[in-house]
Order: sequence, then structure tokens, then C-alpha cells
Amino acid sequence: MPEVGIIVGSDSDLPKLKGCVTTLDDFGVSYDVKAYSAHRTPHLVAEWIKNMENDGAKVIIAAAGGAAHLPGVVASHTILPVIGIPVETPIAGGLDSLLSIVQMPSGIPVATVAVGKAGATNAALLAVSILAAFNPAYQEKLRNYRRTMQKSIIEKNETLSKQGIYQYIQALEANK
Ligand code: RP5
Repeated sequence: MPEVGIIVGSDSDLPKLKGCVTTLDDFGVSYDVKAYSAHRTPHLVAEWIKNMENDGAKVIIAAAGGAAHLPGVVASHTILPVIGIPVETPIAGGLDSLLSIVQMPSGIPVATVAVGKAGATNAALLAVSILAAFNPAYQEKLRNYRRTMQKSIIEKNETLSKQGIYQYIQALEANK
């Protein structure tokens, strides 16, 4: 039984979702992934979202690029919370996808995250936050995630103080 349903508009979107699925895996969240288009296979989108509801999913993540109507269409079929990921595009770098997903007219919301890698990871983290409302184990995992992130920033600043800015930048550039 998937806790999260993930849908992308095309299989060409899947590589952009890597940070989303690795984050869900790190938290031990179960999910189902499908690549169904809102315009090429609208019937499969509608059928999948009904299956997700019947299977007990609590959150839907929908990613699309360009016209990017998929997250809004998915939200129209369900009252589950829908998180939209704007996929980067060659034409406008994903600004097109972002404006399309974020500008849902009043009545059918889509919680839109950032374009690109940050958005993919944050979509997963937001999904875990929603699940955490029902599951205290996820609350603790989220707190740990933030503690680990903070520890890594503190350690980086200790290294920065030790090395000085020029050596630190050099090391950063060498690791690019
Ligand atoms: C959107 O069009 C998809 O979400 C994808 O980002 C974009 C291009 O799709 P393909 O032409 O690669 O299938 O529907």
C-alpha cells in the first residue's frame, strides 16, 4: 500500500525526480510511480488517482514540464493534498512549468515547490511532513534530518575557519 503517489507527465521527467525518490527511500516511505500524461493519456491519470485513493495513499506528488497542467488535473480528481514539481525545460529553464503549476485558480490548490533539484527533494520532505501528522515515527525522522543538516553546516564553518576562505574555495572548486 503506497503512502505517496508520484506521477510525472512523461518518462523524460523521471531523471529529474531522483532526489524525490531517494529522499522518500531514506525516510522509508512507500510510493507508487507512474508516467502518465494529462493530455496523451487523460483516462489513465484519472484511473491511477482513483487507485491511489483506494489503496490508501495520503499525498500525491505530480511533476510536469512546459504547459505543466498535470498537477492541476490530478488535483481536480482528488481531495488528497497534491504537491507540484515544476520540471526544468529547455525553453525557459522551468519558469514556464513553475508559473503554470503555481498559478492554480482558486478552488483547486496545488502546493508548488521550486524548479529543479531543490524542488524534487522538497516535494519529498513536504510529503513526509504531511505523513508525519499521522505518524510520529516520521516526526522523529524529520527532526533527525534537520539535525544532520545543521551539523554538516557547523562542520563546514569549522573547516572554513581553519582553512581560510581561499583554500576553502579552492577545495570547493576542485570537488565540482
Ligand atoms: C510534459 O511535457 C512532460 O511533463 C514533460 O516535462 C514535457 C515533455 O514531454 P515529452 O515530449 O518528453 O514526452 O507533458
